[in-house]
Amino acid sequence: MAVRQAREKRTRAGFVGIAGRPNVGKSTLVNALVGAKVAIVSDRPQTTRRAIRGIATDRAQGWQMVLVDLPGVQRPRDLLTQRMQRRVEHELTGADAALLVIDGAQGVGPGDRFIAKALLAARGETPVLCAVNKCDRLRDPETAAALAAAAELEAVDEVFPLSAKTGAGLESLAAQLASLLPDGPWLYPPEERSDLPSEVHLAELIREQVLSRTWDEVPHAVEVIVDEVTRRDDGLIEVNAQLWVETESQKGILVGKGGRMVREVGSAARRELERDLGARVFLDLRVKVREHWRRDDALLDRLGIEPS
Ligand SMILES: Nc1nc2c(ncn2[C@@H]2O[C@H](COP(=O)(O)OP(=O)(O)OP(=O)(O)O)[C@@H](O)[C@H]2O)c(=O)[nH]1
Ligand SMILES: [Mg+2]
Repeated sequence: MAVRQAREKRTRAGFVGIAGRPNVGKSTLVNALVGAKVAIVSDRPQTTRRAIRGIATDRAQGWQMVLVDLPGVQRPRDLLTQRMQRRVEHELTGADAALLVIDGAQGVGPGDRFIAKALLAARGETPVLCAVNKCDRLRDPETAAALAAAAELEAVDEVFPLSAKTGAGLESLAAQLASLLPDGPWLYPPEERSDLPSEVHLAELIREQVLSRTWDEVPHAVEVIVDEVTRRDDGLIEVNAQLWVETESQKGILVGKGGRMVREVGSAARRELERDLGARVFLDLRVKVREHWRRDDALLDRLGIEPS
């Protein structure tokens, strides 16, 4: 079937690995290219923990781009961040193109250079494009300066000004990325948007609401597990989820005074789940202390935060 499709109409399909420091807008860009919210976004660094594949298919142009949204790279601090880093290196090795995203508003810094160097070592023949993101925050001369600095990075073949938030510059970046994909049949059904299991995606939508309401160490210490999704007789979809934290004091913060915080997270998350599922949702959230979950190899395996 796939072979026939390729014969009937020439199609291109392949993988684009997306690298960059935490918080530069990689997930926002993936969502913009896919045209759906496949990855959660927050202004807390290290929002993305797993390599999420967002699938963008343009039937008219005949291409399918699998965008591998990678965790933001930085110096590993613990087992969790070590795994995130190894994942990035692994994914980039198998990609047809790599996209380095930098935050144009911050300019090119040591962190970007660190990643560019890693790309240079891992890229082999893989072309590397660089998206200078958040250009909506810049005036033209500032954009020009950021583009020039990005073009200086050793690994980078071509630079693109972009705003993942407004969509400015998205089309020419997508066209260039598409031109780098090899000929071949679709890798995923063209209507598919992401490879995340539904439970994990729902858990991520809940975690996004926790991230936007917590500070300091708490966002890093929280993981969300969706235990069960059931359609009830009354038509509601019931979602049972656990919010893990590592200490009693983090639990106190997440529960909040008189349960206020967890209620707020719950009602905001419920709205997100309803939008995603297109149905009314009953969300049951439980906050639990799970000591040192970020240092537990077996647990990280079960959570799908894979080593390479
Ligand atoms: N002004 C502006 N803000 C942006 C743009 N793209 C992303 N952001 C914001 O930047 C923050 C980080 O975005 P994410 O997409 O979560 O960044 P990320 O690179 O995936 O971060 P990690 O997963 O932590 O590595 C969020 O607050 C976004 O809304 C943009 O083009 N313009
Ligand atoms: Mg991200």
